[in-house]
Amino acid sequence: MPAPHSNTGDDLVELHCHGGQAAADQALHLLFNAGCRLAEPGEFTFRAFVNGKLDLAQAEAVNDVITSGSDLALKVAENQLNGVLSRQLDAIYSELNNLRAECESRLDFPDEELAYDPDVPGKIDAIIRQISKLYDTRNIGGALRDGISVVLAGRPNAGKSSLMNLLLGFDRAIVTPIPGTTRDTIEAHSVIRNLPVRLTDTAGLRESSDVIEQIGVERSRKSLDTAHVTLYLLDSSAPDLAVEIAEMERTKLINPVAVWNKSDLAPGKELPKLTAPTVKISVLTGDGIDSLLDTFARIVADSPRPTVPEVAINARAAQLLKTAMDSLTKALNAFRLEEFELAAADIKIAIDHIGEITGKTVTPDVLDNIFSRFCIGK
Ligand SMILES: Nc1nc2c(ncn2[C@@H]2O[C@H](COP(=O)(O)OP(=O)(O)OP(=O)(O)O)[C@@H](O)[C@H]2O)c(=O)[nH]1
Ligand SMILES: [Mg+2]
Repeated sequence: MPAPHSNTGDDLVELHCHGGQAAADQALHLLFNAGCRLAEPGEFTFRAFVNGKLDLAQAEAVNDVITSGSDLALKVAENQLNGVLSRQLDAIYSELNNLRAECESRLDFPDEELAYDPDVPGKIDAIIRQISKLYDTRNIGGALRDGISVVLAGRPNAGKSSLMNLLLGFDRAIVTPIPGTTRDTIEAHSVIRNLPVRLTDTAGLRESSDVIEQIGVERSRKSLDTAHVTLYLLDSSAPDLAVEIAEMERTKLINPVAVWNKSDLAPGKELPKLTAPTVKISVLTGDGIDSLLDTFARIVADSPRPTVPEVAINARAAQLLKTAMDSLTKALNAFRLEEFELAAADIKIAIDHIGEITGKTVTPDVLDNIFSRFCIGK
């Protein structure tokens, strides 16, 4: 595939050989002898970036496509690869350049008032709001890229492992009527409401004299510290509900959902009110599972049935957008005080940070950092 029409923009040759390990090894050997070398991680995408086939936001999206763990994550990655984010950023970038020129013209030609754009502050403000909207997608962006850590916690026998298995659709964790069945934390990946999740089943929380169980409970508590959402299971059929609740209240939980389980054993039972969002389920009959998933999706994506956001930025872009917004707020104040030189300088900072997202302004170490996360051959 001759340059510049190949994927990378370079001359490109693709060799296909038989699939066995030995045949591929020998083919590689011949190529090395002829002076070839293996590609660095992400080198093909890097070359496409250098040759202007993709900007940096699109190049990052190549990796997002490869690692996407749910349909929703894939769709967002594809949007970014197709330039949806880049187009918004490029529009902001050129508008900021205009505004910077406006500020500078007030320095260079202070007497030509008639030619000035009368609404520079309004325009800066509009851009801040536009950036802020993009910035607000960082949480869902992080959740889609890295997966959402969901920890199942509660007292022994509450039904944590049963719920884990139900959510996974297969029997991953051992379930028995004996309290203290799960001793270690168990992790598995799944998709809930189109969101990629990492489920962690934990050992039931209680005081125990058993050394193994003690270590398990310690691990449970560690997992709780790293959760994005905690599904805290309570046994609604327990003789003393106060004991179930006391353990929950003693424990520091991140984004907890109180899940009263075993509703089949206690139909119509009056359950105490809790401060956390609460659902009543039966893992045995499947009752209430839908509303549990709705509650989960509302916490993570503000909607019981998350749909594809047009864009969902990653952590790198979030940091750059934040700095850009702060600089523009400063620029706005400076402009209102007629300190046009300062305003122009602050707008320039914003321009550089917006440009860094798409790679217009970027340092080699940032590029190294981004592309080293790719796998070889991409
Ligand atoms: N009737 C009824 N039984 C349930 C329900 N959910 C779980 N169980 C039973 O409760 C018992 C304990 O379930 P597990 O899933 O092992 O509970 P756990 O919270 O993982 O317990 P530990 O691992 O000991 O902390 C098992 O006998 C399950 O079959 C439910 O909704 N209804
Ligand atoms: Mg268990």
